[in-house]
Amino acid sequence: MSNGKVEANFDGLVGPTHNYSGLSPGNLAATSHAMQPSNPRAAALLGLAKMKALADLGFVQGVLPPQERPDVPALRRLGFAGSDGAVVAKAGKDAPHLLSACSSAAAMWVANAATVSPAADTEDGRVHFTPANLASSFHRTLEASTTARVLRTIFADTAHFAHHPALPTAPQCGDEGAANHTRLGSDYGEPGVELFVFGRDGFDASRPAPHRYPARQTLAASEAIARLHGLAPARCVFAQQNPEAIDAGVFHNDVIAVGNRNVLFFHEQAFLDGARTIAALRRALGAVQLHAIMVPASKVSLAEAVATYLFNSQLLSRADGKMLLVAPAECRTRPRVGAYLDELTASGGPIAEVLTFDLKQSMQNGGGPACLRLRVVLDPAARAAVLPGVWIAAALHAQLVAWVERHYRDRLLPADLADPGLLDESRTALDRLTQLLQLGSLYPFQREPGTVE
Ligand code: SUG
Repeated sequence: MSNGKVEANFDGLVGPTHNYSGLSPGNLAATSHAMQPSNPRAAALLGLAKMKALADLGFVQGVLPPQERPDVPALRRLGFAGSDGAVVAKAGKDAPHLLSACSSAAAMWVANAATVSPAADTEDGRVHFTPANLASSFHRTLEASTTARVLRTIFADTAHFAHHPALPTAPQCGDEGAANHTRLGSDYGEPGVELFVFGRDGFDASRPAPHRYPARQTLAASEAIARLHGLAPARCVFAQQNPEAIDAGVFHNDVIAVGNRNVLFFHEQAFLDGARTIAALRRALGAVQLHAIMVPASKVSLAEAVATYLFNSQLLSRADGKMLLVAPAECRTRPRVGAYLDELTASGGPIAEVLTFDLKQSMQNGGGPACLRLRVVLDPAARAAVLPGVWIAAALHAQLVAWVERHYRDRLLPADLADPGLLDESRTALDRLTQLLQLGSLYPFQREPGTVE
């Protein structure tokens, strides 16, 4: 690859409180699994297995830590007092919905952690990060401050990395991070085109809107990020998501489209105006020829796309230049989707291979392979500047598997979140994790009282 630039994928490690609380209207998997028992141990191990498999195939793979949950400081802001254990127990008794929100392990879906622009696209030649404010759902707004700290810790070198604060946490500025952002171009080292997909304007209510479910990403937020990251206006495309898709359960664009280099793989009903979006991309890409692989609704319906998460796949460049689609196992259980994938790889097009993973525990909360990863393009010097403890290799993988097996429960119901023992177990686990990943004192419980944001 030119200039030695690679796309690194950083996967979110599932936290010890992974549970199904039905917190996300419009996320059909999450609402349909509400109140069912979860298996945090299996969830974390399945995620680690994907990381290991991709690292073994030669892809550059890192890991991002979970967040501290239950979020005791948030519960205190909501009026629960006493010892940390008492705060959790009282919230569980008086306001279980608040305890669920403050206990969600949703930070695992790091495609929503931040928007990241590669150095080749930015005015100052650094990789730019803006943590997502996740303003649409209370449980996810709690992530931004720790996400900012995690990213600043791992990508600390200001010669290579620039960090912006999250956008104001207001409905008008709703920002869900990389899940609604796709970077296209010839090669990771060359300036690319950044596609921002929004569900609503934020300020102008006259645009078409979904009727049943919320549109999370706003145009106002996407435009702010393009400004913050110093992107050339001619190399940015802003496209509205199809409100029909949102109403069918497509709460993020990465549930209906995925791109990599010069390939955009998307569903016919992904965009409000698909033809205009593709034309705008082609214009912005100039000499770079875009492979726009549009999947017709006649072959894969919107409902099938949502049920299988076909488009929530990772599209990765292999060493031979062909692409690998890393898809959820559910794609192979639906004959029509499986048949489409066979046709796709046999077509001689850029996507030559499909690899599926069982990520059922995450899928049942609406998170597939692409939700679990944050992409960061790095040149050799920037790669060397990343905190070394987060790179997945055989030794760290084995340590993390042993850590999960030691600290995680294999069954959790939302009612179990009120157990102060779970808080202690989670803190013990995270304390050990910061040592394994060499993160220092990252979490509020590890810091001096009074320093909590
Ligand atoms: O924000 N689910 C997450 C899933 C995020 C998936 N990410 C991407 N598509 N990039 C969400 O809806 C469910 C939590 C619960 O109900 O317990 C949840 O937050």
